[in-house]
Amino acid sequence: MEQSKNVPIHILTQFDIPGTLHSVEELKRGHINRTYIGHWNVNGQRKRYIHQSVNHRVFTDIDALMGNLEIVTEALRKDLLERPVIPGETTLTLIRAKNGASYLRDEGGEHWRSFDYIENTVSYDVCPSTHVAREAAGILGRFQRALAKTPATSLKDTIPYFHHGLRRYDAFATSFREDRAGRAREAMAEIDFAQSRRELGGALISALEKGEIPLRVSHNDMKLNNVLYNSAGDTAVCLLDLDTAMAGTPLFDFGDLVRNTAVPCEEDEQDFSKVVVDMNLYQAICDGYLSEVGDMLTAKERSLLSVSPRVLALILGVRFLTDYLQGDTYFRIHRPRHNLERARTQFEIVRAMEKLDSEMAAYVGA
Ligand code: GN1
Ligand code: MG
Repeated sequence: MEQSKNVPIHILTQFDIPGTLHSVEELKRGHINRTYIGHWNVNGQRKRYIHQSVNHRVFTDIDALMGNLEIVTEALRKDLLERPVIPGETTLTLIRAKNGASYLRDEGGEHWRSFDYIENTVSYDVCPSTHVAREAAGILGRFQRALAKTPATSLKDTIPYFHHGLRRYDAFATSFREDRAGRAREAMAEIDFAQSRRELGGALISALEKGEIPLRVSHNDMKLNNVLYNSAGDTAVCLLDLDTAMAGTPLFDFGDLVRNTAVPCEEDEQDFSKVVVDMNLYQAICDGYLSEVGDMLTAKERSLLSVSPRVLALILGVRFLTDYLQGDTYFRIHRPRHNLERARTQFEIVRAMEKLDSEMAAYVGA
C-alpha cells in the first residue's frame, strides 16, 4: 500500500468505513491541521474519504472541538431539510470510529478524525469572478442564518479570544518586547505599521464587548478556499473547516471573506501591484451576503460591515507578525520569512482598504 509519511494506517482502519484502505495521500492545504485523502476499496469500487490529524497544540480541547462540530453540522443538516436546497448543496459528514468515538488518538498523541469526501467539487485560492464571489457570500449568509437559532453560548470556545483584536495586540506587544528569535529589527516597518493601528484592531471586539452588536455563532475562518463549488465551479455547495465555528459576530466572517476574496491574489503575494481591492468583487460579496442576511443584521452590525475587512486583515497580519517574532511556532511556513511576508501582504490590504474607505462604506449604505 502506498502511504504518506507519518500516517498511522492502523488508526485509519478503525473508522467505520466498510472497505479496505488502499492508499493515503496528503492534501496540502491549511496552515494548522494535516489533511489526507484515503483511497478505499468499498464493495469492489474505489471510494475516497478525508482523514485529518487535528493540531492539538492549537486546538487544545479536542472534545470541545468535536462537540461543536456535531452541533454545527446538525444545525446545517436540519436547515438543508427545511428549505429549498440548491442542487448538490451539502455539509460535512463526520465518520465515527467503529467503537463510536468521534476521533481516535494514536500512540504519538495525534488526534485523527474522518469525513466523507465530497466528490465532484472544486475550490479556489484566488477568486476568478464576481459570480464566484457572490456565491461564497451566499453560502456564508446561509450558514449564519442556519445557525441563528443555535445560542452562541452553546458552543465552546475552541480557541479563546480568536478574533479578539486587543488580545492579539497584547500578544504582539509581548513578542516584540521579548524578541525571542532576534527578528524585531528587520521587521521594524511592519511593527510600526501595526502599532499605529491598535484602535482599528479593536473595533469589532469593542462593539461586541460593549453590547452594541449581538453575540452570534460565526464560522471564523471564512476563506474562499473553504468553500466547495460544484464541478462546473459556479455554485457554492459546501462550507468547510468548521473548527473555529463558535461565538463571535457575523462581521468576523464578512470581513474575512472580503479580505481574502475581493483582493484576488495569494495570501502571501509580494508583488504589491497585485494587492488591490477589486470593487466589483467587493460589491458582489455585499450583494450575495445581504440577499441572505440583510434582514437579520442590526443597524449597528450593518454600519460596521465596510470596516470589518480592514479589521480582519489587520488582525491576521498582526498574528503572522507575532508568529514571525516568536520564531514561527504557530502557522506552518514554507520558506524563511514566510510569516513576515504574509504580514506584509495583509498590511498592504489594510492600506488599500483605508484608501477606499468611503467607497466601501457607501456601497453598504453605512
Ligand atoms: C489558518 O489553517 P487554515 O488555513 O484553516 C488560521 C486562520 C487564518 C488562516 C490564514 C486555527 O487557517 O485563522 O485566517 O490560517 N486558523 C487558525 O490563512 O489559526
Ligand atoms: Mg481553518
